Amino acid sequence: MEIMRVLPKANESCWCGSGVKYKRCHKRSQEPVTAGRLSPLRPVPDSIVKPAWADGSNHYERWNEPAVKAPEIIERMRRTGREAADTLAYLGTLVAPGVTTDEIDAACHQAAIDRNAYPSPLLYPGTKAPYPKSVCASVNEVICHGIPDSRPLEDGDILNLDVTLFKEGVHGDTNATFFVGEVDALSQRLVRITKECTERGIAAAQPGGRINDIGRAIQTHAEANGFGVVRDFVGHGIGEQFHTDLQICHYYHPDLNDVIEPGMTFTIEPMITVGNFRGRMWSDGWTAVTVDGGRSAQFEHTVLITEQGPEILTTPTDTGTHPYWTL
Ligand code: EYF
Ligand code: CO
Ligand code: CO
Repeated sequence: MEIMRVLPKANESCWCGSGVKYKRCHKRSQEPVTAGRLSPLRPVPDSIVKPAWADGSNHYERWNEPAVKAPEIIERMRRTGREAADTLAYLGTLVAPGVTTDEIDAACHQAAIDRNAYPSPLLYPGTKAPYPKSVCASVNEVICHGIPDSRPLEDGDILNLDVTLFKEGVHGDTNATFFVGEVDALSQRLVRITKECTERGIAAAQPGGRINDIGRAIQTHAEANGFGVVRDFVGHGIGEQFHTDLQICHYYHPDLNDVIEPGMTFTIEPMITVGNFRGRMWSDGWTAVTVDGGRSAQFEHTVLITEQGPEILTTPTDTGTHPYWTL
């Protein structure tokens, strides 16, 4: 006969007598993330200068933007990068159990407007439809491009928030992974190693070096710690366009041997997984999740290559409030 066991609540001691909370012991691992409801489109005032896709046509003209930027563009990118970083740091303070990712999107949207900036992801063209929100919010096994919705964050979740702002004619792109309440030890290690991967990738971006030095440094550190590196999404050149032709793989790719030159601006944004690095797409055409449901974490910075080495353009004003600096 099967013994019926009354299961404890998540925060009570586990039934097995370990003395550890049930949620950290024998409770089944987190349920898969499912899509919630989407709120209506948030308008942007006419006074804000917008990128070409803001008309919602799901199309815009791309041009061949030089990889090496003029000094006056770099100055604008420094300012916009800092605005994006400060916005991300602010959003991080809102992360808590019970808060919905749509509420965080509303805060990002308003923060962008208050800064006289356009939230770059809003209406950005996609394969099926324009991206409908102002921030990407990717929970647990969501690799990237999670769409903010009515799902309340749960104690133990990890949440990546990806902020890009368009201001003064240039984009600044940065993201970080935040803990929601108390997070299990493996997820804490995943997030710490992912941050270290981003730091090592940035340190490897040296003038005179090769683009694939970046991926080599990231892959070496991730795999030495038993984690996977996502291949399906890459870092990118950035400037007057959100995404230029330049691709930054986060794993070693022998063909990506272009020389890194002073004046280049690009993002480094590795997505690191607990299990299989392969992803699949939800039917919404945006949300990428791991094939095995294992968690994925990410940190991103917009980086300028100087004669002296890499300069992070998405450093927040107060480094004490940004998990990239405090973790
Ligand atoms: C299936 C988009 C997403 N693309 C990139 C468009 O660089 C970014 N983050 O660091 C980044 C953010 C967004 C983004 C938000 C929307 N998109 C297009 C096509 C497919 C896709 O995902
Ligand atoms: Co980003
Ligand atoms: Co990016």
